[in-house]
Amino acid sequence: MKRLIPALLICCAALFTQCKKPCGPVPSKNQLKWQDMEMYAFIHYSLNTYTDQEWGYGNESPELFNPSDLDCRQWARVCKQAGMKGIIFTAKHHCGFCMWPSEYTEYSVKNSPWKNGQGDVVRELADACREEGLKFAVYLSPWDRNHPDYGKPEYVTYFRNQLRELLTEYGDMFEVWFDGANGGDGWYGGADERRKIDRTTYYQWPETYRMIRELQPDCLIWNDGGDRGDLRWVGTEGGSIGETNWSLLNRTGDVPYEQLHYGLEDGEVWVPGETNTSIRPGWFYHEAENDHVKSLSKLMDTYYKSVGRNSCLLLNFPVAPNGRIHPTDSLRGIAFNKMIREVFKTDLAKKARKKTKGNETVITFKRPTAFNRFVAEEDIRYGQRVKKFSLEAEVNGQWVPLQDELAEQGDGLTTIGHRRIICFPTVEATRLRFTVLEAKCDPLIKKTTVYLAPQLTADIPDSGEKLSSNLHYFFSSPKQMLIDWDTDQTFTSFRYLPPQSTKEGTITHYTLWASSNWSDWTKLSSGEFSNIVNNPIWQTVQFDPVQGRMLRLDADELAEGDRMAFSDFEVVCSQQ
Ligand code: FUL
Repeated sequence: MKRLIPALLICCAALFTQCKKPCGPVPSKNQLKWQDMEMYAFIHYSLNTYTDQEWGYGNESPELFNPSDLDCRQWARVCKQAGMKGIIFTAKHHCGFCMWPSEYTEYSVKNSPWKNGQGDVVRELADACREEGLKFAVYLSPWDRNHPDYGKPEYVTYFRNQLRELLTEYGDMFEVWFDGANGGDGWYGGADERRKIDRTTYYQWPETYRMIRELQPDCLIWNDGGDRGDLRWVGTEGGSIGETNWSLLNRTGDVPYEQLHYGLEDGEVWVPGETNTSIRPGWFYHEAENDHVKSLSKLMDTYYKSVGRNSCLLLNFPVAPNGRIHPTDSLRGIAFNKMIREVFKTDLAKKARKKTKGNETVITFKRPTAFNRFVAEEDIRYGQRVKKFSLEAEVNGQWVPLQDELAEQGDGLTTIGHRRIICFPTVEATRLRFTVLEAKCDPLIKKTTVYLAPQLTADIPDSGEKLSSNLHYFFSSPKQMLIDWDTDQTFTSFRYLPPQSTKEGTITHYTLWASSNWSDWTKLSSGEFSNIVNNPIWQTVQFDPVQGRMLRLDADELAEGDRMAFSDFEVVCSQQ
């Protein structure tokens, strides 16, 4: 009998799973574990923190790295309290500076004054994560603006050597993050030139992937630079994924924005989207952004548009020059987590009667009940199936449809996946009806829950930027803009906000000039607007105060198109 029971159980289980046949591609066991993480943190910290940049050029001195109070435990504690399940750390950003004492380069913490060159930030953070029960992962930039061999085959060996160091000496990693960015120019060991590579072939990813799978079989690969990894970018750094979100892509071929953002309904492989965004406008710390930490309502909106849309949220916390996460960011992160707990504390459907018949679930409340959130989860082990569903509430004896108030597409309610949260204005209803209208195969709904989210009242204002004053400006050519004043001014900085919904006309490289007479121009500054395409936030150009009556902005390079464009700009003048 003792033997019979387990055998019977196996039999039943076999029978049970038989009706649960996979429907299209299904997630791997690593991808399933990943999906349950729901939120984890990014930490951006490097020499950029000390130069106030978003992208280092590769020639910044290691001497700059000397934090007074570096405390990885503080980072881990903050992330933990903010509800993050792990941390991805910029072990090496595009500047090439290594936050661990790599054996393969001199451009690392070992040549910095911090701890007399004996320190290792990757080690300290990996240990801190373990102590706090957080998972750990690294961002290793393939683009390296410091390395002399970048662009040559030798660099790929260097890159793999570094990756091997990280994968073998710092314990388990849950993810490796290979940024696809390559702005071209860099220091490259003094060559100071432009090196663009073909990102589909140059890095020879298949070999690198083999190495990762061998060294860390449980590690997920994030890659937006060519070969399919286990996770995909969502096409924006703004903090949202499409409300229609399939965790599928095709095995090969280009992945345009639409596929990154919405997935591909009939895709051949399971590649879910990871929504990455920063708690501030930039990825690295800038003192000027201390008043622009995202508000609680903005963070909640981000949560609904990522975790609530079948994605995971990768939320960045930059580290300040003293080596700690700024108190505003940490408090906001903790408040964010508290708010999530608060919203999803009481499932109102628990005390109600739930009846499922075919593709329809009706929840009958004991008495008229107020609610404004509905959550559905598919059993994605057997694939993502639901294509369309509806939600109705019975109010005063009438069924009224509920819409997703955060919807952008207006296609109605479409995909579900791991977890779909629908937000709508509070209704008081006696019944709630959830109906799957279209699915690829029989829908497998794991869970449905209902909540009443408190109204966010005392919110801190968002990072709203004031619009530019009414300056007099005109275009003297498609790539040149002139701004003039009636009287002499003392210019101290210029700010540029690129177009928000297109790359067309976005200035990536600029030169700024001042003049008092239209003919003699003094160059104020020239350079790049780092990461402006993926993160189209305000760009500030600061220079020594200069007198003049006109400013000239030359768009030396545009991301797309041949006519410069902006959403807004500002000129800061000091009082004379
Ligand atoms: C981008 C990078 O260029 C940014 O600097 C940042 O690291 C972000 C997460 O990815 O592509």
